[in-house]
Amino acid sequence: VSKSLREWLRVLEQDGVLKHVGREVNLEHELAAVGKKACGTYAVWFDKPIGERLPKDNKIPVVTGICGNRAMFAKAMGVSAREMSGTFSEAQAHPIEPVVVPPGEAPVKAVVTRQVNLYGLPIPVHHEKDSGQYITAGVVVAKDPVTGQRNVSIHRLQVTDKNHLGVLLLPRHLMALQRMAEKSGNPLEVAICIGLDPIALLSSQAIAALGFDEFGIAGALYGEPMKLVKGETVNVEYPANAEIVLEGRILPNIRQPEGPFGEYPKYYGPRKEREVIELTCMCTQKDPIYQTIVPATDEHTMLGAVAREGGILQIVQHAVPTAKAVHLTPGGTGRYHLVIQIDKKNAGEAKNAIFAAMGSSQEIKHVVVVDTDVDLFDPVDVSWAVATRCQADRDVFIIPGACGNKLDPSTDDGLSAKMGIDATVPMKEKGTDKFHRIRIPGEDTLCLADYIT
Ligand code: FMN
Repeated sequence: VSKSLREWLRVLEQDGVLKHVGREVNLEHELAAVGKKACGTYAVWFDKPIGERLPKDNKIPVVTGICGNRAMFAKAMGVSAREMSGTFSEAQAHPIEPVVVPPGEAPVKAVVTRQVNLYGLPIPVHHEKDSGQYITAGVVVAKDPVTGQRNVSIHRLQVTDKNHLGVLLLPRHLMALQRMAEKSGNPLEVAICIGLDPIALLSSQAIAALGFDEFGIAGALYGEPMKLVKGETVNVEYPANAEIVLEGRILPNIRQPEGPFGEYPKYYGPRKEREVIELTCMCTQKDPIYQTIVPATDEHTMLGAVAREGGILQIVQHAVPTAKAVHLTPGGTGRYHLVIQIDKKNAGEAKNAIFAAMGSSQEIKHVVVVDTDVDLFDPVDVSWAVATRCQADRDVFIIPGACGNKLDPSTDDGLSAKMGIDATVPMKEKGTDKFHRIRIPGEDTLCLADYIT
């Protein structure tokens, strides 16, 4: 598997799915529009991004859509699409700790400057009502101010001026660390890493306990420790193979307007007073490549979905060992709708699986449980199970007022109802003719071309 963006781009090039755009492309909307149209079919490399503030002699290209669908993530992980969540779950259960290499062995330390100028980077404006340029593939690395344990997560980052970013911290780990530092009146040091390989990006999306170093998952998936390097101005280590790293600190007790920003649920996240990052240093490779993720594309939703599935599977299997697989559906934005497949052995297990899933992460809103004869990746099959195996008064339950996702516009600023649907055959009916799925012998194996030419 590829351990850097460059390695992965070479794989895409060999497969003929990395397309180069040689003409000038405007960073404002045009680049995102091309990236969105190509996403899932091609990864795109833009040689000549142009923008109002970008220097005319800019040499930094932009890439997007490096994993534009499930199949590309599966290829990046070296497994089939159906094996991804199980493989990720295994990696999360058996992490390999990263190692720190000297700066001389870190390509990202080729150019180091303390005069950070974000306007020198080809940062796009993606959607119509976005407040401006946004870094969307920035992996934020930070450390627990007390324990020193590392945390890794992606955050949208608004370019506010040449060395300040606005950041959205949803109530998860990075926010917890920032609040801890702020309580003592301190900034939280961060490193923002742009231009990483798909596995490093995936690992940042894991559902893990506070204090768990997500880069350990990347190591397990690589089959060797991830290489990190020490920061110049922050006590944070970050991937030695990143293309660009922005070092800085989230300032305590300062909030400035951030947003609106077009988000993965295909709505705008509103403008609000949010945390501010002051940048202190920029490190890059010799000829850096800038990466952007066009929000709300399959690249964005799948990135979160694939990794989350691994963590959710682990949690659900702890509660219900008969759980076989989980899937966050694309229609549910890869976050809100979960399907769980179980080989039910005891009455009530489906509901226990739903409880575990709902507790695993805030975003999960509607959970459907199906039996093993249902293809959880096929929305028609799942819908069939709900249609024929579920009675709403018996099998649907609703929990009001739980912590949901603030980016879901139907919530009350994140306060959300949760719904569970048990679409499994009742235990007492299992194996009876009533729920025996029809089948034509020979249908599965015959080749139509042998009959119809
Ligand atoms: N989470 C946020 O809190 N704020 C964001 O702006 C944000 N933007 C994201 C953008 C992309 C492209 C992706 C894939 C995810 C984004 N996320 C965002 C989700 C977090 O990165 C993810 O939930 C992560 O696992 C949180 O980690 P943590 O709990 O360790 O902080």
